[in-house]
Formats: sequence, structure tokens, C-alpha cells
Amino acid sequence: MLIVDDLIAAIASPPGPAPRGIIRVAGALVLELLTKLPCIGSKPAFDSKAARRYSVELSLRGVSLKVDLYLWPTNRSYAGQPMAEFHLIGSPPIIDLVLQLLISHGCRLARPGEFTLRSFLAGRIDLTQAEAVLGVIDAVDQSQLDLALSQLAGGLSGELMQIRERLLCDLADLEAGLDFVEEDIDFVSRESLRERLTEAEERVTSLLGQAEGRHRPAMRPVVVLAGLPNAGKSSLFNALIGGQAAIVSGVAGTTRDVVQRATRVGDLEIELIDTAGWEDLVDPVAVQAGDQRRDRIATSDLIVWCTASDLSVDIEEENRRRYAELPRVPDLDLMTKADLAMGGDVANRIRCSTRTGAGLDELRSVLAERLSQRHGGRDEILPSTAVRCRQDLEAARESLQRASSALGAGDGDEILSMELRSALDHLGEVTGAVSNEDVLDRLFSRFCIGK
Ligand SMILES: Nc1nc2c(ncn2[C@@H]2O[C@H](COP(=O)(O)OP(=O)(O)OP(=O)(O)O)[C@@H](O)[C@H]2O)c(=O)[nH]1
Ligand SMILES: [Mg+2]
Repeated sequence: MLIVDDLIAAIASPPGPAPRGIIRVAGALVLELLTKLPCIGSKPAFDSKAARRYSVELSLRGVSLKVDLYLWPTNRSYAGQPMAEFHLIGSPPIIDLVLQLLISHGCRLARPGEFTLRSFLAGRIDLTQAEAVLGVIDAVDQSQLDLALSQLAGGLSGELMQIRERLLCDLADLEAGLDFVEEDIDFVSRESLRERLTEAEERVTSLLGQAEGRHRPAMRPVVVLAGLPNAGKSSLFNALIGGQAAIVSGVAGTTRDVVQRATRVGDLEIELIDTAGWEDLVDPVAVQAGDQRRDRIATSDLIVWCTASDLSVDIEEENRRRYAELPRVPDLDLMTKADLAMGGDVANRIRCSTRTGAGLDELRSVLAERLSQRHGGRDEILPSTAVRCRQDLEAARESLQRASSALGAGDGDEILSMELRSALDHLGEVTGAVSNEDVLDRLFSRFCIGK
């Protein structure tokens, strides 16, 4: 059983000496705690209604310590219950002394993530937002921070809430109908139910698509350059990253290992991958390179198949055959070495030359456009949330699909409402509206103490 309003305290500033240290306290009795703390001089009269800052002189073993005290006396705080923060000089031994003082006055040490857990339990944030708090703490670059902040602001929760609310209305209508089954009253027409189920399924599928694209730690879409040996892949790779990371030579089979670099196309940060030319694998090293290449191509977001514009007629067939051997159909057919263009069948193909620079800007914008379409323009789900909720989203989609089939087959409202309930439960698991303690334990144990 979770106790959610006893007094907890923790150091909320990073470990080690710093100009400022912060100790955070939460619990129903924060105000009483503050009035009991030993102070030098008169204690301020704490406002029990509005959040305020106070200057307090704590008495620490008879020595005076000036602290700034921020008090949120009501439930309108981060944790959804009375909270206070002591801002003081960031000396670790002094911070420890203040923490001990608080513990001797009835606080216990907070567990990892307990302030955020309380916020979740108080209904101030949902699970996806709790994960976003972690995402903000762990963000290593601006794009990860932007994503975490957007999820924290409720981007994902809002979408899930809308889908759930509509399904709840449908469920209520269906169940109302069940009570009047004798009278043959329909509270919701089958046609409008069908439309709403399709819409819900589409929205869940779109979330699932975002969640499935979010399993890589880098979170950048991966673009792979593939093609026959000597097609000009490494030259193009270097041109797109603006460097010389890949070796270029006129000898076919120059690239063996997969070479990968982050770069930018349009507004998007991508991971660009150069691969070994597609050919028959004879020696063991080539076989290994081929396996690596196959893996990277299969898990990429976008495959660019490079065909040299001066491709001789005798290897055109080879080009077609290798193209067909790819783990999936390439997303973009590109004619490289456009400066050597021989004409031929290049309709609808993008052409570029690393020698003259022609077509490279067009290629960048086409890549950015295709990736944006695929990713809905921007990331909306943190990888940690995606990993946790993918199964639930899939299960919700399956329930919605079964509900649609049941509707099409003219099955009774009981079956429909059972499937709707199941979809709602699975969506509820994502936000934490339906939650179990295991999930909470796992999630909040990943936090640091004090958050
Ligand atoms: N004329 C011309 N030559 C190019 C162009 N791009 C590459 N080349 C030449 O084509 C040859 C092969 O280029 P690479 O970039 O090494 O080709 P690759 O596809 O990486 O080859 P592998 O690594 O062997 O698969 C080199 O001699 C390049 O200088 C181009 O746009 N125009
Ligand atoms: Mg190469």
C-alpha cells in the first residue's frame, strides 16, 4: 500500500560543492514541520494559502544558517501536496546537517522519483509526463530536450485523453442501449460508431507508428546509402556530411565497414550510413560486411539506392537484380554522377553529382520531406515511453479492429462494448489511468532521489 502524504525530504541539487544547494520537502504536514524547526530570531508567519518565499535563520547546533525558504502550502505544487524547498549555500556537510535536522523533526528520506510519483498519484501529471521528467533530466542535446518538454507539456497525454474520452462516450452509449434491449432503442447509430472506431484506430495506429520509430537511442532517423560498388555512395556520403569520413576510390569494393555520421538535412538531424557496394560475397570479410549492411538497411528509416549515371548496359541487369535483393524496396532512386549523364531512363529520378554539386540541395530537401512525412514532422514520443507503451498501443489497436469486425458482422452490443472496454484499458495503461504497482515501481525507481 502506498503512503502518499507522509513527510519526505531529499537533496534536490546535484551532488558535490556548488554555490547553491536545494533540499525539498513534501507532505500533508509541511506547514507544521516548518513551525517546529529551530530558528534564530522571530520566525515568519507562514501564509497557509499562497506560495511565497521567506528568509529564515535556521539554528544548526546553535549556529545561525540563513536559508531562502520557498513554500507551497496547498496542493497546488509540483507534488500535488504541500511542499517546501530550502535554498542554501551548496556545501555538502551543511546540506547534510539541514537534512538531518528535517529528519529529526519527522521527515523520512524520499525514495527515487517519489516527488514525481506523488505528482502522478495526485493526478497532476500522467505516466507519460512522469517519463518526460526523466527525459528532461537525461536529455543530452537540444532535440532530446525539446521532445521531453513537449511530452511533459502534455503533447502525448492530450492525444491519448481525446481518444479515450471519445471511446468512453461510445461505451456509455452502447451500455445504455444494453439496458433498453427489450425496447430496441439504439443510443448510437451503427454508422456513426463505425466512423468513430475507424478514427480511433487511425489515431492509435499513428501513435504506434511514432512509438515504433522511437526505439533507437539516437532518436534520429536513419538514412542508408546503398547501391552497386563504385556507384558513388561514399562520395555522396562525404558531400552530405561535409567531411571526408568515408574513403573514396575508383576501385570497386572500397567500402567494407558500415560508416555512420550524424548530419542535418533541412531542419532534421539524421544518421547517415554509407554501406559496402552490393555484390557477391566471396571472402569472409565481405560476408561480414554484407551481414552488417543487410541489418542496417533493414532497420533504417529510409533507403537511397544509388545508380551511377554512366552505368554501362552490361551491368544494368546486375543493378536491377541487386535492387530486388534488398530487404525492402528503396524509398528513393537516385542517379549519382549526374555530370556523366548518358541520358537514358531517368524519368522521375533525382540526379546529383558530387563533382559539380548539382542536385545535392534538391536531394537534401527531398530527404527531409520524406522523413518528415514519415515521422509526422517531429518526434512526439520519448524512447522510454515508446518501449513501455508499444504493446499496450498494439493491444488497443487490435481491440478496436475486433470491435470494427464485430460491428461489420452485426454482432451484439455486448461484444462491442467488451472490445471497447479492452481498448480503453490498454490506452489507460499508457497514461497510467489504469496502472499497476509493478509499472510504477519500475518507472519511478529509474529516477534519482530528490526528483
Ligand atoms: N564524375 C563523377 N565521378 C564520381 C562522382 N561521385 C563519385 N565519383 C567517382 O566514382 C568513384 C567511386 O566513388 P565512391 O564514392 O568510392 O563509390 P562507392 O559507391 O562508395 O564505391 P564502393 O565503396 O566500392 O561501393 C570514385 O573514383 C569517385 O571519384 C560524381 O558525382 N561524378
Ligand atoms: Mg564506398
